[in-house]
Amino acid sequence: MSERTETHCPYCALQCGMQLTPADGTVSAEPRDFPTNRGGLCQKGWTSPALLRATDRITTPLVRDASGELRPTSWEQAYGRIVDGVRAAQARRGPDAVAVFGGGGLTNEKAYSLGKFARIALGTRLIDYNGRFCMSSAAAAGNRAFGLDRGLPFPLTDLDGADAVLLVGSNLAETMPPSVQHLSGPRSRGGLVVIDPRHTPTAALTDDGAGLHLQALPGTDLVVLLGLLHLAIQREAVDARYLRDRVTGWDGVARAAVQWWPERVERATGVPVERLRRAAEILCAATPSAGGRGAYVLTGRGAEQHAHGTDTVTAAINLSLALGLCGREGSGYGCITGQGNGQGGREHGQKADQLPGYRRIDDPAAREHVAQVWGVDAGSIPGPGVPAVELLRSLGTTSGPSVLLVHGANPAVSAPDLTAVQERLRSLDLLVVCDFVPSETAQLADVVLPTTQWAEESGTMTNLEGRILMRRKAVRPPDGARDELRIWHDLAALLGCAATFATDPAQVLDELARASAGGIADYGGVSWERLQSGEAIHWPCPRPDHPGTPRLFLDSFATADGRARMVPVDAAPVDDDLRPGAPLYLITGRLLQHYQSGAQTRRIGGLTRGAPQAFVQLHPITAQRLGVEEGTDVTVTSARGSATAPARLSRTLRPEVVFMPFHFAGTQAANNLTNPATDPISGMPEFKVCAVDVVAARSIPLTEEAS
Ligand SMILES: Nc1nc2c(c(=O)[nH]1)N[C@H]1C(S)=C(S)[C@@H](COP(=O)(O)OP(=O)(O)OC[C@H]3O[C@@H](n4cnc5c(=O)[nH]c(N)nc54)[C@H](O)[C@@H]3O)O[C@H]1N2
Ligand SMILES: Nc1nc2c(c(=O)[nH]1)N[C@H]1C(S)=C(S)[C@@H](COP(=O)(O)OP(=O)(O)OC[C@H]3O[C@@H](n4cnc5c(=O)[nH]c(N)nc54)[C@H](O)[C@@H]3O)O[C@H]1N2
Ligand code: SF4
Ligand SMILES: [Mo]
Repeated sequence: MSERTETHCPYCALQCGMQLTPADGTVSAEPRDFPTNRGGLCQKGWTSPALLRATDRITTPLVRDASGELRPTSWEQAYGRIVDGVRAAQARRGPDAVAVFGGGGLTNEKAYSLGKFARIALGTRLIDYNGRFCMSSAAAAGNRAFGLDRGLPFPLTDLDGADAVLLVGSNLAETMPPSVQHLSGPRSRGGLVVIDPRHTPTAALTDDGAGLHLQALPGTDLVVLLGLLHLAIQREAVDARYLRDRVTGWDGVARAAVQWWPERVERATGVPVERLRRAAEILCAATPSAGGRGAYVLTGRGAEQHAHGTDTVTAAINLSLALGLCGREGSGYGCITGQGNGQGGREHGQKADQLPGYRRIDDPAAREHVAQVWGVDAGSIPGPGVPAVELLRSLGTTSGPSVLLVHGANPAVSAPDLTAVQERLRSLDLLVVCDFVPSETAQLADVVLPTTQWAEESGTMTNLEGRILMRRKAVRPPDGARDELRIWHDLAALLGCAATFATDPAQVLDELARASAGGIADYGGVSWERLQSGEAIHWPCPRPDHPGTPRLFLDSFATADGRARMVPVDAAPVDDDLRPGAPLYLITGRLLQHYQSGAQTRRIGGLTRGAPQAFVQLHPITAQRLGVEEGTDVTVTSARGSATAPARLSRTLRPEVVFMPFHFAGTQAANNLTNPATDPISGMPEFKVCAVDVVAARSIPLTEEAS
């Protein structure tokens, strides 16, 4: 019997609608109409059912034995090892001897339960997650400017009606391919502007009169944005009435922009004056105050993953506010959130400083509210923890935690400065990893807990538009795998925690709704029944009869006085900048075929055939200087380490730049090279740029012999 199930893709934040049909021991996926994908799927979506049958799927708990091997064991034994390890560490060093690392792919119910489990079953303040690596700078800038962070404060489909869209550091033609259809309106009117050091497939969407590609140097987006604001002021395109009615802080921002005249911007960013002028012209003409159909400014990881990413996003917001775009139908600023539940994952308590509903953990009223829902004393909820990079760096040190539980992340591939991170993970007394495949992090673990995955369980996700949707169970999980809600329920009981940990996701959503009610991300009116019926509701949704809020800020911003706050920002250098011995910028990013650390997609034949391994993309001029040809193995070295992969020559990137995808592990891992320096406000590491040297790999042993 084959029964179709309407659900959503396991991967990115577009959460494309899909339909799963089990037949003869396999499952097939077909696209289904949903506003974000309108019947489209990318290659990863089409091939996603293969993940359910990964040949090395973990279906029994594993425990590392005395000889250092991971061996199958029973759930009782695995739980026993965890509970003993947690108790021993906490007896010696207090509750913060144990830490938790979560993920933006977990359902809302899991993200909520994991935050609760950390705070009241483990009693630790130390929880953070891989979303810190993702959009935390945009979240910080959004909170600072608007008093609220929802990636897109409008439906994605709104883009189509605009005259202009400025994409700052996003390659959505490869990272969210079905979303490209929403750019057809602006492209048909010549209005797509893309800032990227590479002429990516997304930048290529601007070809043939569809818009403009600004091929800026990495780490210079802030200056390009200041330059655009400078020109907007010069063109008298600033919406003075909007600034007067809806914004504070314009004067300081205008003063900073005045100093970035186009010739100076060109020197700092490599963007020619005429191109910058043309981009400003496109944007300004599209604004409502100029009588245009509207304009959007969107940031992706290229703009955000920097040691000054929060300021760069702030510059993008300042430009949007100056042009009168935010909180207006048909225009706006947004951040393109990345992971499947990157949005919901940051709202319900996985973040070091947050409680459910996007409440602050240091706010007494918030603590009181959540404590009541959890049935505990507010005083027993720990205070704020530390952001991901700092947490990883502290593992196994004299002042840091000695036990770590990982749920839904693979930091042994995706964290910056991997050699150091792997060393910290190895130094732990107890590393517990819950996953359904033996990820690189799981391979370092002392205990591995096999869990169910997307199509084997039901749960809710909040997509890049803040739209809460239902992902439904379509197949039976393999014997031996356990749902994480059950795992936390079991462990909490074994640890002697009196609070309830529900195992039914519908019950957890109900509790989450109560815990978030009255908070910023208010899910109070969201219920399993509403989502089950096919509704997909944008938060805030405070009451059961509330339709949800597709467009935010139309009347006022979420700040105390209802006005958006402009914050003056200025240029800052790349943290690990070019110098003798490190003459090239390494930039990192994504390929169409692979998802994140590759733990999932490197196990799918249909995807690895297209992208079997890492590569180092070089400009032919650079390659010639290095004496390197297409396919030659090259070694890239930074102040942290090195990686080796075949050279791929391309005229699509700036000659000062080399590019590596970060989906691969071991000697091919881009994160062997990346800089763990973080943004002072968001804690986001500078994944996107560091100084490197590149040499043909075969010359390495010679050099070593010579020295
Ligand atoms: N295929 C695929 N799709 C994905 C994912 C995946 O792993 N694979 N992951 C999902 C997730 S979690 C995320 S966060 C999103 C990310 O989606 P994107 O933000 O689109 O992805 P990236 O490739 O990381 O970065 C975008 C671009 O930034 C450019 N870039 C590098 N440095 C700079 C810079 O200094 N300035 C500017 N302007 N650009 C720069 C790179 O050349 C790259 O083309 O994708 C989601 N979708
Ligand atoms: N150099 C460089 N590094 C980067 C980036 C970059 O652009 N450049 N981008 C960063 C970004 S934006 C992100 S989002 C991070 C992501 O980095 P990672 O955390 O490494 O992301 P994934 O590969 O998605 O890892 C998720 C893991 O959890 C498992 N998993 C999936 N669903 C579940 C579940 O429900 N429960 C459990 N227990 N496990 C599950 C998967 O099998 C996988 O092993 O990488 C960051 N690292
Ligand atoms: S774009 Fe994202 S959600 Fe859509 S099919 Fe591809 S990976 Fe899945
Ligand atoms: Mo991400």
